[in-house]
Amino acid sequence: MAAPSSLSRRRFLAGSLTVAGTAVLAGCTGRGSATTAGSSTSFGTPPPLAPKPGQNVVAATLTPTATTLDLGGTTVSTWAYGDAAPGPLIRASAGDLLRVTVDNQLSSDTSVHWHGIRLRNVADGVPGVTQDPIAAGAQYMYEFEVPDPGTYFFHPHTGVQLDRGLYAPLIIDDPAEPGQYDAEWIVVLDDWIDGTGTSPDDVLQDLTNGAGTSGGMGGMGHGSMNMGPAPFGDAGDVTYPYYVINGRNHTAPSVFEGSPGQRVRIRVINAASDTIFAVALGGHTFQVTHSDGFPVEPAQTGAFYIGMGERYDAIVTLGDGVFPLYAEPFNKTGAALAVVRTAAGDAPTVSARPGELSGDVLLGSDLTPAESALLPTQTPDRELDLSLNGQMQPYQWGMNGAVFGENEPLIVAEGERVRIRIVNMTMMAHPIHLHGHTFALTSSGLRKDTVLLAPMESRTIDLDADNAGDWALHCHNIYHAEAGMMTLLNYG
Ligand SMILES: [Cu+2]
Repeated sequence: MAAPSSLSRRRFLAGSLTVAGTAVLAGCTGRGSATTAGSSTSFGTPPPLAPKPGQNVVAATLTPTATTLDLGGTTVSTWAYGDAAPGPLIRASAGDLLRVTVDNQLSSDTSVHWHGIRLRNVADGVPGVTQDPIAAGAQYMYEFEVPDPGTYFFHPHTGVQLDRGLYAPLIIDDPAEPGQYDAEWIVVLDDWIDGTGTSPDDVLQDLTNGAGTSGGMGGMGHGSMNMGPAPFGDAGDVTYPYYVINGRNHTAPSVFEGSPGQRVRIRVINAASDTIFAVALGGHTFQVTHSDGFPVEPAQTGAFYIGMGERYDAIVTLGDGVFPLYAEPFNKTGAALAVVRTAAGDAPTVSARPGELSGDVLLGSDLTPAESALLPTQTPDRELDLSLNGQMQPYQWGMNGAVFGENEPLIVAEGERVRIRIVNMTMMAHPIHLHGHTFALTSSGLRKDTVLLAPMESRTIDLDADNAGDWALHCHNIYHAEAGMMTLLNYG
């Protein structure tokens, strides 16, 4: 990025929102909130989806429920899918039909969004946009086909529930892939605050009240002219007491056991709500092979960044010993740790920060797409602008000058090649996520469904409007999204 180190006052103000205070208040009440705003229309039951002849059906049940989890010496009361976070893995092959029943045992509405999947609109899981909320005690069935292999995950699209323990991996296998690896390891990263004396709803309320002293809030100095450290500046709003990998704090890390020389495919998912991580495996080199599910030209690196909602797959050849898999939160204090073991010996502790994190850390958006992942070359039929707006004081985030519900949807027509120019007019980084589509960065053709924009950075994306419906387009910092940093991509 080429952002200047100091900005004129005028330019800074251009990024701020001038919405009325009432709109922001509406965004933090939990009910009628930003990510669940919209019409009061009832969506009813989605039309059933019958399997095609020979089509494999994968059935699963998810039970969002209040539970108690041990993060590794720390016990927290939280909400999760069943009795673990991450919740149960759902695994299918490209082309399968998924049938997932959600049995909502929470005392609250919920929903499930299948992050990154190009699915039919009615199964997208956005209350007020594609479905009614799943009421407390109610059941709801999601039925959809999964067209693309890759590493995905699922989580609620209701309020700030993502920042509880409600998330789990969704892996779509490629029946045609040679699978040139010996083992697989799914690594889910998260920032954790729920049940530690505060809840995500408390955190959001404190942020919107401008409180910087309670609820573990930090990051003072937001709203100043200071860009913060490269490449992401002031990347988060919340100070978390814990960072976890596969639900485990560094005090009792999860362990992957393998043997020396084994080639392991590591699927890294960032399920955090407010934290960009840098990931390294001490003493090893990653060969990054996929970004948000789609193949890239294999890239060697000792470490890579991963924003909220992004996924990267990498192959490593295991050494002989015991090694730290380390996820360091960008511009925050603390670390998440897991352990790779191929021999006897003492496990590394959180003090064993891999030297790879001090070298070049790969930016995912610098990857080169594999030939097979390119969109066909085509001149855009339509060009749209998307500005990211907002600031910490007061806590207001929006798109195209207004909060969700007050901004205009982006309108496209089926069959068009659409170009969207995204301009981050704020002093913070934002991972921007589009539902129902995978776009290409025009800079390289890299296919993504979630792209990180550094403070004041611009990016242009192309997509084929080939999946009709009303699709959420939002920041994957859940606090930004809930405060209003969301719009819709609608088919006119
Ligand atoms: Cu954001």
